[in-house]
Amino acid sequence: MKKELIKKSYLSAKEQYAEVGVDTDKVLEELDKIVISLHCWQTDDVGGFEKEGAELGGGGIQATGNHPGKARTIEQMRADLDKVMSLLPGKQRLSLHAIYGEFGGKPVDRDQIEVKHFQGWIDWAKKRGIGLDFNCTCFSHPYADDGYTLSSKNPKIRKFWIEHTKRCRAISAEMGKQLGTPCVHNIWIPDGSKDTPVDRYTLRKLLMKSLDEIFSVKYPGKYLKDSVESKLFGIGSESMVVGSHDFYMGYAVKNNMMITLDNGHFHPTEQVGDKISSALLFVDELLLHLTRGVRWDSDHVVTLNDEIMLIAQEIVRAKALGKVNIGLDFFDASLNRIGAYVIGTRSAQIAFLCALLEPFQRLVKFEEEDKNFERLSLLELMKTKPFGAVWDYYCMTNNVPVGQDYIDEIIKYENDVLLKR
Ligand code: RNT
Ligand code: ZN
Repeated sequence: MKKELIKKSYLSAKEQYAEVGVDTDKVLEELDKIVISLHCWQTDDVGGFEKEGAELGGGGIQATGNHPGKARTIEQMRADLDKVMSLLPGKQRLSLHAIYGEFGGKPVDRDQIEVKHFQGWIDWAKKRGIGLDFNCTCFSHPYADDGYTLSSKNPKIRKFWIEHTKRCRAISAEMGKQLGTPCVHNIWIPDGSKDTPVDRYTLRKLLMKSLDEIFSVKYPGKYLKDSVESKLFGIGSESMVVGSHDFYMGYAVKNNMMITLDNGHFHPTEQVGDKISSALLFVDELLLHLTRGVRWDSDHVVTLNDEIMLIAQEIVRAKALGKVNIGLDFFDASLNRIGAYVIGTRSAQIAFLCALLEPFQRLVKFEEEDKNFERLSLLELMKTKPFGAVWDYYCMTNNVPVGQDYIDEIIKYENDVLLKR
């Protein structure tokens, strides 16, 4: 797109937003402060580097599709992530899973991982001036095969996953220390059952005890921020998930930690956006896993849909941008994986842009004066405003491809790099 046209369109958009009292220059300053944590696992369909050809196994999550070019080595993964970041405006972090360490071709079981396996990532992130986040990997492992990890009734299995998660937190704290920005460590476990269990209480009590042991080790908040992620159901855990929303909400409030809201993990008519203003009254911060649920499955590429828009609006309206850590969580192997990141991240950013472009004060005034018709009119009118022109201008000033230009760049990378793997 021509620079002149982008600028001209922006200036016209700026005037239109000014008419409703919104300053687009200020909005772009705010947007530029938003950091999105890219989930590393879209590069390789949640395979990891524990052994050659490792694949996502179990845990009730699936990556379907066989688009060519998935990353098979750390070098390939890093090249892909660099490509992704070169196509995104604004700032990013990187969220790693424990299976993505540099294990040097040797088998290193999950209860043996150490900082040294992730030092390469820390150095990589430092060079790029980005922060790292981390996740214990309690799936794709023989000890997760019977469906229970931290809540297992088998003490040997429980002990193994407690040790793994403790090590993951230690690694996270070191990442935060070396990089000078706290690392968010997220715990998600697949524990649950296909059929209805009769003894949920014991399972949940076991999970609570395991977590208590894991969190008995304290780290400074400037290095590590802990979060726990709930789920409603998964493949093979249709009838009950041990770490439900109620469980973790209670646990986080009692123990003063974050909860992770993955918008693919709730009943389809429940809105994660609606949970934000409640959750933030009881926990200091949140971690988001932005995703797109489709029918029974989660983890589709984020698009600019009502759900993501509401999440962004509720955060901006609650003036909570400083309390929400924004992460992505999807894995789709049926399309170009770099493209998946760029679409998903850009859509999340555009949702925040639209939320920031909202004339909040005016809307609240209408609300307080019981002017419901006026409020609804303005909300509908805002949907017709030229936010795309503001977005294009933001991309241009960030020196990243504007509009559809990123499509060609990704196709070129596919031809030059991905198809040669
Ligand atoms: C699974 C959870 C979890 C995973 C990642 C890979 O349902 O959403 O966050 O997707 O940890
Ligand atoms: Zn998630």
